[in-house]
Amino acid sequence: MKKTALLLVLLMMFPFAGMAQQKFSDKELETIIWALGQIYPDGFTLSLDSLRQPSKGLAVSYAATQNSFDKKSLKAVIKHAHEHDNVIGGWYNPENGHYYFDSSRIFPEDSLGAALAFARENGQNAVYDLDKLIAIRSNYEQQDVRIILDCDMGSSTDDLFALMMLHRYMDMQRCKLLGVIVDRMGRAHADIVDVLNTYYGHPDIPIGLETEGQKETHVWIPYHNLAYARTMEGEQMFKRTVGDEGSYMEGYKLYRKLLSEQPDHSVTIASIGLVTTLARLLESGPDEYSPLNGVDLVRNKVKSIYAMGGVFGDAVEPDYNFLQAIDFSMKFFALLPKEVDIVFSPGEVGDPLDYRPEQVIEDLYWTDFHPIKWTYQYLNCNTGQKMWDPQAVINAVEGDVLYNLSPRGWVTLTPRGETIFTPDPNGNARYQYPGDPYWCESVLKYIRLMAIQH
Ligand SMILES: [Ca+2]
Repeated sequence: MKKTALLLVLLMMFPFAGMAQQKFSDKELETIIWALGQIYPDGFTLSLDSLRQPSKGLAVSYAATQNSFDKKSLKAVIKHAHEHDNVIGGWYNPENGHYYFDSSRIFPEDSLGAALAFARENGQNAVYDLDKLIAIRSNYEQQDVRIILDCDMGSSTDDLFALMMLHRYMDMQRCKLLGVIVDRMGRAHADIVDVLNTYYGHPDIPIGLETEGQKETHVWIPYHNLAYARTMEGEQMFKRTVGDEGSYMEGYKLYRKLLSEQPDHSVTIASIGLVTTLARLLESGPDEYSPLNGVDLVRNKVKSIYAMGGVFGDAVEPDYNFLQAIDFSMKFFALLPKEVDIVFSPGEVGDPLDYRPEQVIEDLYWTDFHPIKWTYQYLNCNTGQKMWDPQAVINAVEGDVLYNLSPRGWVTLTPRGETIFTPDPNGNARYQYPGDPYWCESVLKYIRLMAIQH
């Protein structure tokens, strides 16, 4: 058997087995790589150094070898790969029936920012994660996304991941986080946000805290002491920026300040908790920040709201986020200007996205001091937590490409906490439809990929 044929058999039988000791001529490599295209119709990545298919890392193709799909161009791809990273990728384009070969570079899985930047420089549409088998879009439009996060930190852990995602998006210059509102009363909850903002390298993002909101809200996982965690040596585990000496602005006042400073119709609000502070904002009158009342200020400055909550479709049942502080929620729905778009993320969208506690700890293997890891190490998080809140945040930042949204309509809230949707092409409301199993798996892997960045 010729040695190229032998290698092909081995690659088929043991796709990750290497034959590093073998030396192949470029001519032989051509034969092997061409054949790999036949064996792996869905694509492959091959390291020419080890003749292994790398099983980890983020693969990005070079622009220089784009449009190489015949044997003649494969020669040039191999030459380019030898001169650069010695990695070749192949992929099939079902639209034109061509099988493409690229010279590629592989980035460590925790260097998504660098991989995306390289992909953009090279005009590539995506970065491919060789471990998670997902493509991360790199050809997004660099938009001016100005976000205020409104969360109920300190009960469910999905708020932690939603804020983490926003910090990652900030690192990728995909959004500007103007401020974080904590609508769950209690200073400790704002202190958690202070820890996360500091930890993720954006310590100066202002934080507002609700002080006259809903009393006695339910707590699912009591991580309110996160900010005060101590090491074995008794040292404060996490740095804070506001700290014990600093103070937090009243939530609706911070909303008013931030909104008054922004251009008209430019602000996106991701609401992933109660709508207590939003209700107080809408009820507010003119002040030192703006001569407008709350309703007009929101009408002028807010482009859209992405809200975790709502139950739609055939089921008519109360929504948890809205029911918890129903008096505030009723005011919010009554006062929200009709010109402001609102996209609901119902619980059923996040329900299948089960980020298991052991996976969370596994993904944060690279440090012993991490606020989310601390939560998962010291508290029982195996309580059915799902990745609900990140759905509102991802949709807010990435726009509607990743989500299948309902037609437009209006949503009203009943005193029982039910959200009633009335279709109308002129309505301001839409809601996310649940994704199929592949979509759910991919979005969960995307969140996990964001978690391991450091
Ligand atoms: Ca929440």
